[in-house]
Amino acid sequence: CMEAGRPVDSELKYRLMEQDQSPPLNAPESEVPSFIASKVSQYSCQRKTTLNNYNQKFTDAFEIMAENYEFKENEIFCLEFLRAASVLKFLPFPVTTMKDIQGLPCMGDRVRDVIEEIIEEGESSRAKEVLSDERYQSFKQFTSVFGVGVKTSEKWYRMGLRTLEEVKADRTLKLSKMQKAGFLYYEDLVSCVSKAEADAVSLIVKNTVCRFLPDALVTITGGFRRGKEIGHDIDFLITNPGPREDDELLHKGLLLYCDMIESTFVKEQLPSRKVDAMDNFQKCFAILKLYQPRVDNSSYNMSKKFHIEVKDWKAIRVDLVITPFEQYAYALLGWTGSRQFGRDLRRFANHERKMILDNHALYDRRKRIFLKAGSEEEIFAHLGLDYVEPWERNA
Ligand code: DCT
Ligand code: MG
Repeated sequence: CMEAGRPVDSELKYRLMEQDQSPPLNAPESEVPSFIASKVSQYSCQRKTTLNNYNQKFTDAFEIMAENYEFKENEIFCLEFLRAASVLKFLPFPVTTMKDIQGLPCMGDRVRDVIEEIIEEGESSRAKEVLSDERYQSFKQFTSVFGVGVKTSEKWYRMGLRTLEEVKADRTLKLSKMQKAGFLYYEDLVSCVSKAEADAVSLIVKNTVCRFLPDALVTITGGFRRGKEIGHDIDFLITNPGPREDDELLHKGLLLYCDMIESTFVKEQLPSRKVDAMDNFQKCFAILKLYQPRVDNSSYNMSKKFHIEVKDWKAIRVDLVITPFEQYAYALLGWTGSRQFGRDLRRFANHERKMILDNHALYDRRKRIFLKAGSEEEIFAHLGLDYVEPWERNA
């Protein structure tokens, strides 16, 4: 954890921090970039954001504010705080004075007020208010269930329900198949997925897929591809080089829950302009049964001895996305995230390049052609952007 020192100006602070870190390979000292706030792009796809966040006390508060606006379906204010959080995650130093954010993009008045208060008081009264707000607390609980989004939460809240206990006790509610699975495996699913669990699941998925499609490419995407140590799920992209085939990819028995979404992709269709659109790939939102060695062995042996059933597995959320080979690079870019990085890529493509990007393709509106890409590097090149590595996309 970085300690907030006495106020120094941003540029000097950056240079001081640089000395603590090993210099980038092959970079002569003169090339170490000095930090110039006004040169920071408003688009996160033009910034390199690693998991090394010097401003977590600010970004945590922003994310609480953003989530509350999301629950209120106020997209504009929600995005305002998400963009600000993303800018501060990119900063190579901790903000300690208002001067530090001078010239930075996405620092509107609402955002500045929160920053100012955190600098002065150490915490944000607004974020604290949100955390203790009854509606926020209920929505937070409701949306923590797999299959429950803002719309369902809204409905339950309007019915007077406030806690998950009350939801479970309400016999009149009709839960979807997804929500039933969400409640059944609730404890496992709210506990985070570790890197070790992701690796274990990765082996299972790869083995299973390769039994049906020996040439298939299986790639872990999402947060784990960006270098995160934990996640709420594990995202996989599956593609099969060569001619298209409709194969049964899923091995029953291991799957506790599986919601297959058939591909809705229409060949002639242009990429969607909606910045937050879902894609049309065949996908499966699944819950996988991961057998695990017991951590607590003595109680396990004891239970065995007395023939008491022990749960030797954990339910884990897995997203499997199946893509045609030609669209693999676009799907990989989209599914690697972060969400904010993806939003800004699409916004940049649209506003700065007159191109439409989604998880399937890139369309040049002026030339009226689709731009083919076999790798993520080619997509960045089509957009005229410097390549950003997956672990630098934690915007
Ligand atoms: N994504 C997408 N289209 C969707 C859903 C997600 O392009 N319909 C992208 C955005 C981020 C990425 O896929 C992975 O999504 P999440 O699993 O929600 O995010 P994450 O970064 O992996 O976060 P976590 O670590 O919590 O799983
Ligand atoms: Mg994920």
